[in-house]
Amino acid sequence: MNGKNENYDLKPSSFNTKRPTWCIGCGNFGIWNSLKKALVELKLSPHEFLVVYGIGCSGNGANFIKSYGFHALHGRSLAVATGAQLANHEFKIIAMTGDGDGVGIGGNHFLHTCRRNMDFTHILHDNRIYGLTTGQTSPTSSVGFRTKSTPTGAIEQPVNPVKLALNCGATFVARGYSSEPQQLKNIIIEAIRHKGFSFVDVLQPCVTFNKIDTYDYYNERIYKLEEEEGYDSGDFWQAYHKSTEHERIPLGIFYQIKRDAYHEGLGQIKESPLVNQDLSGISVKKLIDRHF
Ligand SMILES: Cc1ncc(C[n+]2csc(CCOP(=O)(O)OP(=O)(O)O)c2C)c(N)n1
Ligand code: SF4
Repeated sequence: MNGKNENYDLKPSSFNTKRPTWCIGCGNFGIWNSLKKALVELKLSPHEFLVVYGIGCSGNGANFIKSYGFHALHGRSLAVATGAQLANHEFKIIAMTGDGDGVGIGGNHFLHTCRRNMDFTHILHDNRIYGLTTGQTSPTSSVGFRTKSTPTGAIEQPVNPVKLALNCGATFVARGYSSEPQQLKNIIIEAIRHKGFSFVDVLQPCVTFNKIDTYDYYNERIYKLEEEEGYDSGDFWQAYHKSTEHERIPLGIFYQIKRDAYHEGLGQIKESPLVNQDLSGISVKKLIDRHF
């Protein structure tokens, strides 16, 4: 990807730190492996990208990938990624969230990140439950789902993250599955290459607390958009229609268009990233004096 790195010799295992603590069989392993393979295909080295994590089992990935990392507050990883991106818009940034983190407590940030077209990638580990806090209903849980927080069954309509991202103006919207590693790796590669906000909803079974959205459940329903004749990822209404399917579950890149990223509209950083600018002569004293 960076072209300059002809001697690149990293392997997926080069990004390992220590053995992940996720439960055996957790879908987070599949996402972790696909991401590392994508990084190798993109020829990215640990010092060339930042991963921002929220709080959750997904956020525990902060300890398991060798790179720049920031473990943010619950629901705030997109806000931190936005700040980092505006400080250095030439740097690759990936935000990792769970479904509670990304579209529950962090839902407001999600909406604005989509419409702003911030130039980074968001990977949502969508296990349809709060894993880290030992099994409560999340915003993507189905109606009727019985958990510790909804013992008689959830009564709220679930958020459909793909449909939400389309509605909010995202320019790259995809869905992967942690047990389709080849396709997920390819989706992540295209997401990281995309200029602007790229959103990847990843179906990720939580084998310990979610006995509804299991591997069997997904394996019986998934199919791939790229194998559908005539599917056009530039067609918004086709993508929208596909996002509403739930009997069969489409995977792949639903939608991708070109639009200026947020930083390209900011005159102050259009020519050069903020981090490269000489800010030493700038004083905010007058501004402060005027207000206090
Ligand atoms: C402000 C705040 N509220 C609540 C919590 C408790 N908390 C930690 S993780 C979590 C939910 C995790 O669920 P999800 O984001 O779906 O991630 P998962 O663990 O399933 O990967 C909650 C409610 C917290 N850490 N901070
Ligand atoms: S609780 Fe669920 S999401 Fe968390 S590590 Fe275990 S299987 Fe994975």
